[in-house]
Amino acid sequence: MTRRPAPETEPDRLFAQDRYPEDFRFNAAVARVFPDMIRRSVPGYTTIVPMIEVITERFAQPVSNCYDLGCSLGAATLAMRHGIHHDNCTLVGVDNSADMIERCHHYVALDDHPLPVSLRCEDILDTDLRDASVTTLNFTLQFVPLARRTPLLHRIAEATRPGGALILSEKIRFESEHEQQTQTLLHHEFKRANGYSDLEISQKRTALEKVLLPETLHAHKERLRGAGFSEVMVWYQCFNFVSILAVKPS
Ligand code: GEK
Repeated sequence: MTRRPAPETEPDRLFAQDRYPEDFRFNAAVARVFPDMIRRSVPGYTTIVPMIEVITERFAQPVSNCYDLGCSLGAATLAMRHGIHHDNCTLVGVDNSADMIERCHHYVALDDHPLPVSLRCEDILDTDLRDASVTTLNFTLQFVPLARRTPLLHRIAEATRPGGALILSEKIRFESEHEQQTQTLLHHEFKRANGYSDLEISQKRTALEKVLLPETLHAHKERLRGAGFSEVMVWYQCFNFVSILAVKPS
């Protein structure tokens, strides 16, 4: 497994100002602070990204395509790049935020691995997917409108070769109200321990309310099975954040 230093980044103070004005968007201000924001906000992110390299190494097939859908600045894309040991694979990162893709080009160029990376500034709902061996949705599906999620996962499954895999990381919600409260509280403690104030935590929560829609683990697993993935397993969980490995039958 390759150890790569986290990118240098501005600290995230976006929600420190009183009255953050709007719903959350992946604009230039967010792209500028993104590595710091996601590392301090998503429990397990710094473990999940290097494990995406390990999982990719296991499932990448020769002469196939590997996709990172919702690639942001390319952290998971680069993890996949280092996990692919076939020089005839194609690696594609897709994000519909031009601000993210512009910076992603920069981080890809700084990385020393020889496998070419093709970046598309496109909606993952429309992007062409075919002949895939590994696809990653690392905290992206949660931003896709609920009604569009099932068709997208069916399209990914159809584009996946036998024995290929999807890595799906998501913020989840819990069926039990009590567990939902406890896990949310622990997530907020994690953010506090990472230097976010109560104001920052509550303003970001409000800004995300209409754009990040978590579902239960059960709903994710059922949807993945319904789409055609036979083996569906949680390989990582920290509080209300999980990563699932879904494998297509060989
Ligand atoms: C990482 N995977 O660092 N089409 C394309 N991109 C989209 C869409 C869509 N419909 N919806 C959202 N995005 C990354 C982190 S961040 C997760 C992913 C987070 C993009 C959006 O522009 C953003 O860059 C990314 O999905 C979600 O491993 O911020 O919690």
